[in-house]
Amino acid sequence: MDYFTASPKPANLDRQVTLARAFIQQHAEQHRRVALVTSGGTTVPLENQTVRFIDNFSAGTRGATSAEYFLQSGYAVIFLHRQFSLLPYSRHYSHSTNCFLDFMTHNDAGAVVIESEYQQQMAKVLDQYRKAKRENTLLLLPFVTVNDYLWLLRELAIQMQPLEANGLFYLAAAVSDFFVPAARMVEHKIQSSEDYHQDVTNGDGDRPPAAHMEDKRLIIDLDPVPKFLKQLVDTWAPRSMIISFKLETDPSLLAKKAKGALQKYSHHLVIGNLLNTRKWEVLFVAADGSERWIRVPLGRRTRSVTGKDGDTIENAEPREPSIEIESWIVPEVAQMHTEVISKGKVEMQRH
Ligand code: PAZ
Repeated sequence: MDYFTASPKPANLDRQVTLARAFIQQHAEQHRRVALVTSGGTTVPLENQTVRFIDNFSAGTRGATSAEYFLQSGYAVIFLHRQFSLLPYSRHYSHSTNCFLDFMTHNDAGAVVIESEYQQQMAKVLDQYRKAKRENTLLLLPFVTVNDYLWLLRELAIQMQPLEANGLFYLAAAVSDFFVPAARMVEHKIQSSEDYHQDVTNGDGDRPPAAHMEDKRLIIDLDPVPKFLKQLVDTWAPRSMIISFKLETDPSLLAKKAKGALQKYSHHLVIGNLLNTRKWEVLFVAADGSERWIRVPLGRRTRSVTGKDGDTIENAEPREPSIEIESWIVPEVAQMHTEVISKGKVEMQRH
């Protein structure tokens, strides 16, 4: 059965699509390019009334940072993101690395002001944020589950069809590969104790529920998520530029798998990255078969510690890139998008 026939439509989908429709229409009229940037991880609920779910590592750094550079490059951005993950602009002052209160102080008159050392950077971020608000170039649409994500992606792609080649898909979200189909999801919280009888009748007939207790063990038996990229390229967004990301942990697999994805789905670009180095190097694999690493310099280690014998040693802090790699990725992508658009125009003139 088709995924969307078998999976419940999210309750807030129509409202999100209405917002997107108006946003896309505005930018289509202004002949502005629109990038759909996906960001953060999707969850896989194990129960309908969800207490437990499977999640992944993604904080949405790639997506939120890239969205800012798309806006700087003149795009309007639909930011399809995991609820409460990093957001463009506020990412500089949110989540665990920076508490926004650390940026503030009292002045002599007792008013709360920004610490002088942060003024310049914050003024820059604030200007960009205000510009995006004034021009209505950033639309934030949240998802939580993989089901929310798939429904939204399909509906947004359909809404973006009138943009034709001016539409761009930049799929940086970490989307679950496995999920619990609605027909095999239990209604209530899975009970860990055998003292409480659990109704396990919500299987699909032959199979038990995807998550259930058996001999005091929690058994989780997930189905594969359908390959939505194929449908996006062939059916939902056939005229847009489509860029997917490929994450691996084994360096020897990255290029092979990125090339495999391009061959399988015939889209425009796969950006490969490794979990541990993703902030400073990515691999561009393009439809013409070319492969190219983009690497930004790493900054110096900022902290050193004194060893047992009194020597100063570099500590084991991971090094951070001195430049945000997205500030190199996005202009390259925008340039490729320009080429795709002009190629499309030449092809249209030929017909
Ligand atoms: O969100 P983040 O910045 O921590 O991580 C970004 C990323 C590694 C999820 C992204 O660059 C990516 O590779 N997304 C695709 C993952 C995949 O489905 O292979």
